[in-house]
Amino acid sequence: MKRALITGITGQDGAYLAQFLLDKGYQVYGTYRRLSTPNFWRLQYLDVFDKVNLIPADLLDTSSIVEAVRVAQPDEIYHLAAQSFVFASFEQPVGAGEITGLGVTRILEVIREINPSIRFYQASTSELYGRGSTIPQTESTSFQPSSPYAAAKLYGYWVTRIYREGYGIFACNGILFNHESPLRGLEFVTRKISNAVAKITLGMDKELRLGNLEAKRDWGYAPEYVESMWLILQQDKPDDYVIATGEAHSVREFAERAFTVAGLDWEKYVKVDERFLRPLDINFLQGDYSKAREKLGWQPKVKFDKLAEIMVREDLNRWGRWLKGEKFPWDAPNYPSEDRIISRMLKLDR
Ligand code: NAP
Ligand code: G4F
Repeated sequence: MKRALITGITGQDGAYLAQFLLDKGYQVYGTYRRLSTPNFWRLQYLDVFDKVNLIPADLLDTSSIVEAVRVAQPDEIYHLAAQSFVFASFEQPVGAGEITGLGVTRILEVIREINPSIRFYQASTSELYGRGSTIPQTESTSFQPSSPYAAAKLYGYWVTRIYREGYGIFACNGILFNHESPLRGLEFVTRKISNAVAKITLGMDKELRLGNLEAKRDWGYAPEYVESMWLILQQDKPDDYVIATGEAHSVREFAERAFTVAGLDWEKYVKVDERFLRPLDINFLQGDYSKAREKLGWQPKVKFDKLAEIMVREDLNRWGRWLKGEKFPWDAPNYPSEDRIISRMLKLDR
């Protein structure tokens, strides 16, 4: 039985990947960081919480990573843990470098020291391409990161290649474009929209405040994207791959589609709020996944319209159940209103 270690198993991708690998017959280990309140809702939601082995570890603490690798003795490590919210990386730029950047080297060093035959997946990102990039983006498009998050991920991308080429480690980058699902964090724009649509439909909210409506992203469906991570590590040779749908849509289009699913006119409810603008934003990401299709046999099935529908229907279903008094693992009722968050990024006078 193969053994996998997933860093960031409590996140969106970590939970779906755990479910996918369990279905493949893997023994699954996952690292989580100690919080004052446990954060296992996604694993519970997918009904895999009792089937995975959990190891406390923090990317800032190398000794905890050593312990995780010693305990799990993995054949494969999927390194998904990161401070993954771009907006927050402007708030905590040093943390972005420490966690999202240097965290990659900490893990690669542990692999090099303990067992260089472990296969390593790095969660790279379309954010690497940044602003003004040529479209569509491929594995050979140049990078011009536009946030502390992207700069940290660029470091992680290169260090992964350096350990592959310098030490012969089977280390790969999956350059994944945005992928969403009902397990997406509430601060990301698609889930912020689907959650607000559900609350407005049920009379629990009146409006939705968003930032840059013109930004275009290549949005795919997260459960399909975790399969690509596994495929990348099953190849004969380590390599880097773009994973995307090949379609780009704006935030405005996503809002329009999401409100339409609920039978509402988005223009009546969406307000632009400058607090959600970023010091720098990427206006156009659209991936070319030809290499993944040819070499991995991977291709997306769920596209934009269906994705928005899945997310809105699930948030409607959850709030409906919640209103009836049903209890189940889920994030939204614990999320504070953004008006109550004091952040240098949410101030108008920054
Ligand atoms: P996510 O839901 O935000 O999950 C991030 C995970 O990292 C969580 O488990 C989080 O733990 C953990 N983490 C954060 N800081 C940590 C630290 N200091 N030590 C240990 N663990 C820490 O992100 P995701 O959407 O699943 O994305 C997975 C990875 O893919 C990330 O590296 C992200 O940057 C990258 N990526 C995502 C996308 C996308 O569209 N989703 C696209 C390209 C690349 P807590 O639960 O305790 O917070
Ligand atoms: O949903 P977002 O916050 O995702 P973003 O910044 O594209 O990053 C996500 O995808 C990356 C892959 O390309 C990952 F690497 C990263 O970890 C993360 O998963 O924002 C998408 C777009 C941005 O242009 C943003 O400015 O939506 C725009 N937007 C407009 N109004 C908003 C809002 N974003 C958020 N979060 N909240 C808004 O109110």
